[in-house]
Amino acid sequence: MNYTNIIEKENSIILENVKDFNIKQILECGQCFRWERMTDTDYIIVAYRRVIEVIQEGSTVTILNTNMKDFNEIWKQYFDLEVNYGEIKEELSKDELLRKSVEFGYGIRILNQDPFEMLISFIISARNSIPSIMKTIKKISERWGDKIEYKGNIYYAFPTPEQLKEATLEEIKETGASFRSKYIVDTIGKVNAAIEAKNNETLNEELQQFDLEYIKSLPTDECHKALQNFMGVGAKVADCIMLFSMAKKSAFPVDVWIKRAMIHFYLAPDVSLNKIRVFGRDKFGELSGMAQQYLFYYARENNIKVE
Ligand code: 8HG
Repeated sequence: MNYTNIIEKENSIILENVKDFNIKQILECGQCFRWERMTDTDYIIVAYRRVIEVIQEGSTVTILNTNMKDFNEIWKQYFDLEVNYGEIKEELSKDELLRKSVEFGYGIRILNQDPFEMLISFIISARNSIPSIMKTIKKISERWGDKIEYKGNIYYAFPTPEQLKEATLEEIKETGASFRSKYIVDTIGKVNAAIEAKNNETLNEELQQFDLEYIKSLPTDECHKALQNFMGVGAKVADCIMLFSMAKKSAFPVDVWIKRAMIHFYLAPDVSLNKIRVFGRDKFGELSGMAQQYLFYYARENNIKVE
């Protein structure tokens, strides 16, 4: 078990003796774009059309603005609390070189986020910086998402495909999505076409390839391929989407930070992105996604450079 005790109290949930959990590391390791830091141990998160506040005092984690039902139906899965990260870290630490990154990011967990939100978010991430990705996602949510009030402040849920249906290219451009705007508009159209076909039971093979539930149900390599049928989704973006929202823990997204980390620890400087991906998956197997996250956090926080 990842915690020994759970208590429900006045619109909140308290988890005691939580293991392998550091809220700062979980949110700031690159996988999530919808959080606000109050302090290093107090964060506000917008996810699954809700706002929660997570306060960590040592091994006690309090989730505010929630209840037992939502914890069991959403947050337990969201924080990957059914997975034993102690075992994963032990296995990955057998590699002397990786051990340093695992020790540095000891409280990282891979979040299980919403597939449509991750699809749009990682299309936005291409050739972009994390602060600017966060700004664009926030603007999209403010324009098309539902309002949520918490402690007197207004937050906005990430919009559903239906809510984004009428968004025009011009409007998406105004959120700062730049050259990715046309990919976003195209993707919104395709996701909605699949949803509508499912609703009137006219889903055919052509449209099924844009059905996110179907894509999620595919084995890893097929899932990786299917995601690349969306415009603006290449190998790396597909790996991020399937790792962070489709429970594909053997994905190994290679961005600039992972490239630097892999060269720093393992590889020759002239190696291609695809070779790094293949090398990573061969080396770390089923745990590739986790290995990747410890490396990404280590490389970015320490601003590692390759000579
Ligand atoms: O968690 C991430 N892993 C990898 N490999 N790449 C990521 C993550 N998060 C994230 O934003 N990226 C990409 O890194 C998107 C963008 O290309 C760049 C921002 O530093």
